[in-house]
Amino acid sequence: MSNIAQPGEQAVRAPVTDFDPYLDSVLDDPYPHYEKLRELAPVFYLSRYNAFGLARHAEIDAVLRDPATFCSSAGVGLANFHTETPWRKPSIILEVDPPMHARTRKVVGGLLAPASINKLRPAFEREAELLVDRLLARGSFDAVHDLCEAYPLNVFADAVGIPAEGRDKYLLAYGDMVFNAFGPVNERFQACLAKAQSGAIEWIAEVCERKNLTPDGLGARLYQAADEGLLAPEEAPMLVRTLLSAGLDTTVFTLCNAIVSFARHPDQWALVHANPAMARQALEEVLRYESTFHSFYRTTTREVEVAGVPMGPEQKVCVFIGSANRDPRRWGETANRFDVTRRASGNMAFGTGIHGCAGQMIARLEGEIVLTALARRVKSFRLEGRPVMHYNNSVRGYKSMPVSIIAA
Ligand code: OVV
Repeated sequence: MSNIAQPGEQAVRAPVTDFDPYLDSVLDDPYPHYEKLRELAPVFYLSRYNAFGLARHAEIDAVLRDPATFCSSAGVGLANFHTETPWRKPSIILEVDPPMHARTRKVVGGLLAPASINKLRPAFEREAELLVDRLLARGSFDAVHDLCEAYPLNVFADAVGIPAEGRDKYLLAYGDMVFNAFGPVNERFQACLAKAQSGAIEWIAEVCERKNLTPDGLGARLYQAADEGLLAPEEAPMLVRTLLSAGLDTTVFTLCNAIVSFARHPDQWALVHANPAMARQALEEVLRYESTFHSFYRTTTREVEVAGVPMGPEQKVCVFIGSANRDPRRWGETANRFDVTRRASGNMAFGTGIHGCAGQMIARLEGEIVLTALARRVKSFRLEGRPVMHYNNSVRGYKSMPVSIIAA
């Protein structure tokens, strides 16, 4: 139990709901639940978790753009780091506030800016072509393992510069834990932590060491930033850890969400297939329609009112990103329609404000390149069985997805 005063339900001046965002049954299809939450009120209170909740685009945008009031240094999950010990050392870019945040963010931001990552494009394109060639030769395969996992585990891990050995065993298992830890300490969290503790956590620490990184990768460049005095020496491995925590499971799940969306909306794939230059725009609609990140938290630093609801200090506020991206107040009456011709920019998939995803341009680069390679050669996708969800407390993706593809 936390020793921070929670407002008694009497004192909460917002509708109270016993909605549990972390149930398997909710994760299977959260969207009808999100609609109810959006209709309930701009601010509600999650009685099971003693946290406020926001499900509309406008309020989420406002909260994420006010880091002085809604801080990250108390953790961006349900756990309040002021009273609960996190499962690992806090991230020095995610779980920090200004002014500390600006320094680490500047280094990582530079590393992942278009000018830097555009150099990766030729290698990323070559690998996507080779992968799509192999998949076409097979005809049917598991889209999760053979495509959505295979690609980032190859190209992103290579870009960071970690060894190939151990990637498939540990990298996604580690990220799974990172993202489960943004939710409650439920069974899912406990089982995942036990798994991560049997190798993944140690492996990650090891591959973040300078001597285990290729000399020309993104990881090595963080050590060079430390050499130049832009980071303390002990901060370099912490930021390599950030790249490996945030950069794999998310892109894997985004690719999963793309494949499942196109398999279920063949008319939308026909548009991309007819015009592969639409790939980047189509990816943006995937990110809106099936957000990878569904929920995370901020913590109030003072008394504040949101949409007329007073909140005390040290209150957790859950932002339902996956709901903001379906809010008809922002997207109109067609919010629930997957439409690659829509202007999907302004979606919240990468968050917004000072903590907006630092890796979003490399994530889009990977997604665009994979969708382009597929658009050129694949006429259609067919699901050959029910996709199996990968349940996680904050990100949405799949464990398996049997598909067949027809060559163009
Ligand atoms: C955005 C994000 C997600 C997960 C982990 C981290 C960052 C990190 O800094 O470790």
